[in-house]
Amino acid sequence: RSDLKAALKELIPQKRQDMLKIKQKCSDMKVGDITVGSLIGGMRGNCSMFWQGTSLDSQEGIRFQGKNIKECQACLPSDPTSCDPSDNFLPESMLWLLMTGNVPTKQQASNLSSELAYRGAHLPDYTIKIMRNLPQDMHPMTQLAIGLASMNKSSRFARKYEQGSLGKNDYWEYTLDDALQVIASLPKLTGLIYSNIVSNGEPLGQYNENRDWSYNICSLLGMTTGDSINRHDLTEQQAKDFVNLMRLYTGIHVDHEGGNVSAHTTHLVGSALGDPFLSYSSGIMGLAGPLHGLAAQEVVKFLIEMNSKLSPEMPKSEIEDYLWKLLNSKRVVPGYGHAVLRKADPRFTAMLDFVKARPEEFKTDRNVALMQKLSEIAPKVLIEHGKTKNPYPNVDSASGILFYHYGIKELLFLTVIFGCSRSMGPMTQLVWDRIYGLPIERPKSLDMDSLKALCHL
Ligand code: NMX
Ligand code: MLT
Repeated sequence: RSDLKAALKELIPQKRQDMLKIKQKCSDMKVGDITVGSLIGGMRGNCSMFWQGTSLDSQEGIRFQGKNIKECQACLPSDPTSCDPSDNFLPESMLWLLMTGNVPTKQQASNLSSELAYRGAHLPDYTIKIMRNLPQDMHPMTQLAIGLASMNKSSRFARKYEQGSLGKNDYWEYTLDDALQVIASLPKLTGLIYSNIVSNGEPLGQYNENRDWSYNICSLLGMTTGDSINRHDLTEQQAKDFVNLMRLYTGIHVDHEGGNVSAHTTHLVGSALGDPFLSYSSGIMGLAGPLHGLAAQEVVKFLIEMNSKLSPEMPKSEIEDYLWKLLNSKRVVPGYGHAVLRKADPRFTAMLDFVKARPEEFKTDRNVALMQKLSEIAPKVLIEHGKTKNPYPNVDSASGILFYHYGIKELLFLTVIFGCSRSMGPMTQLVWDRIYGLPIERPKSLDMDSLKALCHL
């Protein structure tokens, strides 16, 4: 076991005291005004959630416990078994940072990685049975949501709560236990879903308790040279790069403050004391929407389709025409725009940096080239179109096409990888929700008559 629980125990008294003071002294303090526009406009700009681990600035992008992506890359520990300084940090290091607010030591990161690897080694038999019986063509996100929901049977929180033996101050310990189990189980669930889709359920790789969480995802996708069937004959270097792409991707998609659909849904369901398995299963359902996580898949489809229509040199004028046709047919340009961000997403930039660091690998990939070209052309078109508040690339612009490059060609599956990563932020918040004893979430709604009366109509 890692020392995460002990680290949290040390932090809790002070944090609880801070929250109590805020509640007692400032509960009547105004945070902002809620407008009718926000009421009928997806609560946009309405600051009404508490979220501890991350915060999104419209200009700068995401900060994880106050640190931007580059700062995280500079300080978070990477794979302890490798001495390559170009390795990306482990998502497990990010999890420690989110949970505790502190950068883990190498040992703390490595212990947490080992704990997750140990916890993830065995899924419940009934979950494996259910997963193996799901139709091959069932949406991969539905498969993931079902797998997670089935594990509610093993929830320690749910069991203790049902027994009536759990005091409110102790909810968090069992929530933490379940939350870590959710995260730890994702590599194997992902592997089961992928092999269900591509190999009639035949395993594509081995789970290795001595390796990190992202490595195990790659191995179970059949994408490593040592522990898997290496489906695409990747060279040693390509397989190593793929693992690092997985660490990078899953390390920076963990959280995007509280209001995004997957995080918000997880929090909402958890506020009714739904256990972490049920809560995150619901979050996964939210992530599966095309305006949210599924956009990664939409982007890949879009790039491939556009490429098939463009002349080999991909002239700017043809790309512009293509975009205008799409916009004029009232469709969105996938991978562009954001509800909060007003600049290019720094997560997109981090994925682009991955490409730029490997010019030889990507030099003949026309889809990756188009993705890069589009990021220069599409913003101008969207600005001229005049509707989109943020005409710049978002996180989904680059990610899917990079996985596609290495051989993950089953487009609907891409969002499952997003779902692995996104577990870390919302699960962290759920633990802190229980530490603070936050109540059930229940906003007031207005009916049409009340709205009309308010608007003097
Ligand atoms: N292409 C064309 N039109 C757009 C786009 C786009 N990429 N983005 C926004 N618009 C339109 C939007 O549909 C709306 O039109 P209307 O008034 O006719 O309803 C108008 O511009 C204003 O929308 P915004 O306030 O700029 O965006 P909003 O906050 O409502 O939505 C997104 C944010 C991300 C849902 C939206 O930008 C979008 O649909 N983007 C494409 C899908 C996508 O890439 N989603 C991934 C987001 C990241 N993620 O992983 O979750
Ligand atoms: C996310 O990572 O959740 C997306 O960028 C969407 C959002 O923040 O609303």
